[in-house]
Amino acid sequence: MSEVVSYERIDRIVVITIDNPPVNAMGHAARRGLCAAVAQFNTDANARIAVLLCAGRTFIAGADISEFDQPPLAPWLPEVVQTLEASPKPIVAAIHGTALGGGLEVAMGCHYRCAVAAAKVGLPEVALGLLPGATGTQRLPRLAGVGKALDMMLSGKPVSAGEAHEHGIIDEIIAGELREGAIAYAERLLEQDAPPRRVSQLRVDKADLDAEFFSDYRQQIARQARGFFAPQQIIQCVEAAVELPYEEALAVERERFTACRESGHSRAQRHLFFAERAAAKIPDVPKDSPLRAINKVAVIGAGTMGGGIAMNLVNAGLPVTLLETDEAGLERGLGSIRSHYEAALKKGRMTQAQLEERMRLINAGLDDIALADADLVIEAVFENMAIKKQVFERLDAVCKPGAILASNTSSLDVNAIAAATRRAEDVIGLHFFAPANVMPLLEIVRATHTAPEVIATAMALAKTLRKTAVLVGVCYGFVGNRMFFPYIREAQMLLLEGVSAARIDQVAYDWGMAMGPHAVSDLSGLDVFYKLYEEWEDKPDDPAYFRMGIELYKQGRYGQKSGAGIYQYDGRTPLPDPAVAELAARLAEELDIAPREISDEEIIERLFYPMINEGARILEEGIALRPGDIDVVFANGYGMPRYRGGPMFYADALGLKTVHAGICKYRERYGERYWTPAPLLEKLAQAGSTFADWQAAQQ
Ligand code: HSC
Repeated sequence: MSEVVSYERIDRIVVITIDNPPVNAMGHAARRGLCAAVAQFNTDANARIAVLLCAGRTFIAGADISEFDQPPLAPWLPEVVQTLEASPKPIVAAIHGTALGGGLEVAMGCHYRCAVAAAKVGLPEVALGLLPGATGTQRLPRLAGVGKALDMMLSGKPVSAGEAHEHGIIDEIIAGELREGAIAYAERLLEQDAPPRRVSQLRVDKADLDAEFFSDYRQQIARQARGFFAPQQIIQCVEAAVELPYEEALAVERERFTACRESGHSRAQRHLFFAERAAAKIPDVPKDSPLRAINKVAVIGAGTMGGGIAMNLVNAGLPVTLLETDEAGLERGLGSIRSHYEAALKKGRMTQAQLEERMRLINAGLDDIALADADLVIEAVFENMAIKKQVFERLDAVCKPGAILASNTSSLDVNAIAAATRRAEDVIGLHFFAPANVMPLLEIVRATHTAPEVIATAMALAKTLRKTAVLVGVCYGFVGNRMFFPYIREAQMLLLEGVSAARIDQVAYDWGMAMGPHAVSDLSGLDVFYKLYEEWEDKPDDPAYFRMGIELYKQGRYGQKSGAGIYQYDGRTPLPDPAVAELAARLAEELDIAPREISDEEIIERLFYPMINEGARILEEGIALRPGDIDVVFANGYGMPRYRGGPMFYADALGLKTVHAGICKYRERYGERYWTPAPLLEKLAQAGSTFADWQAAQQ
């Protein structure tokens, strides 16, 4: 038949099996094979009904995303779906694992759908900047209703087989083994003489749609998915499903799908999809590396970071001992964890029983006994090298052999921390991002002597904690903060040049950042930045560097937590503060910086070009393994919108010549200190190349 699709007839029933590991994506071979199998079924005089199922761990996970960068090869997925539907004899989709995107579309092209209870179905294309372009925008509203279909397509979240059954997406839940159950279901359909039931011929139920339904929905999504292109296209397709005959609406879907596929947004989002998966692969730490068992974890420090990390661990079911130096600190820490969970309870995100269970998993400790049997200890004390060294000396003395000793440092030298122990191979950095129980990123810092199995265990732990892990090397600030500092530096330099904080933030927000640089500084705390600045050994010798932050810190203006920072606060609402503009003007005079008219374009370049330039240095030094790893850091830890694809992808999209020329332009004005192009950037720009090409050449 074909290398990935097989055809087997058992009496009157045909079983068509797609076997295209790892996730049965509908690449060209699968599409061709499936069309051929349907043709064979239609001409097989003894065959009465067909069951379509998949081998391996899952039903079809969608179209093959890696093909979207190339011209589409026939048969296209929409044609495959139409071919299934057009079959004069019934076809039953039998689902296990996840039927996603094109996978659910194939299933909706079949005449009946059955699934095991553990299966899930969904249309997650929106996460790739796409829409369900193989008739999904037309079929799901017909099966599940307009509201449910929109919710599924715009959230991208899969639903359980049970929920799909309630909404008419799945016809039959199979108890027990899928193949056997699906064949039995097909037998029953034959006995009932069930005809092919074609979803495209169902009517879209418009009964509950009032006149404002779509305009309200559009507005709501414009707020929720600010800046993204695909969501509005999905709404347009569903509106077409309601308003137009099937064939005409399908033409809208085809056209909008192509617009999405070719958009910069989708390219960026597809890049991140693969970059996130590539980041999990460490060349010298194979997938099957031995792991150390992590059953008990101790967290040192019950402050904001320590508490957040503890919550993250217990949320994943891992028992934690939280350690502090005094009773009061411990009570404060436990109190804030409990109140966090109580807030979740009030919002209905957690039951009382879950709350109690999570609190039960947290033990409190004041002495080292609690550390003795921990498999993993995460230190989350002040960002101060002397204190961290003391902690690690202590850990070396009391922890059992083989325990992993991790530091949550966000910037410091993990080699120096490891040197405080006699077991550097067990020491690693686990840089969580605040709030640690919410932010998806984990930078895993590999020090010179960290054992591969410790790295493998940390990567596996990240999966358990539902974090996106990126392995980074040792340098001040690792990948994220090292690249974030020049961004903050320029944001503060712009203040000295007379641009208001509100304008800088607005420009960054409109570019897509979740928050502008000044709002984010106030949220993280200028005191935190100040401590980082103080601990940074080879910081720039420049009286203007981070000067606004230093002066505001000295005035006790730490940001949101003290009611004032770069902004003043009414609750959490930032308000412009004339005193800050005055401070900026006074410092500018002292530093001999003249105010200038600065365009929005310059603000963007000043914020992002130095970040990209630092990224190029990080790549050259091998601190990050790949440009995509850097992009994953910024998309998951720094509020960069996924449709930009991360700083390195953004640079490639702009063209490295443009970025290089921009940096040289600012070098003319501001000198070499901050504006010397990184050698790698210069080399690639001159060669007309990209970071992606450079990465490909490394392999
Ligand atoms: C789509 O379906 C578009 C259609 O609506 C319209 C098409 C119309 C065309 C019209 C033309 C005119 N493709 O995640 P994992 C790889 S868009 C290619 O680690 P898990 C993945 O890269 C698609 N590759 O496993 C990785 O490779 P590696 C909509 C795919 O168990 C390996 O499989 N569907 C792929 O944690 C394992 O993946 C989606 O968005 C794909 N579709 O999770 C679903 N899916 O080993 C995307 C996976 O080399 N996939 N790979 O690194 C997922 O969400 C997850 O992979 C699963 C499995 C939940 C399926």
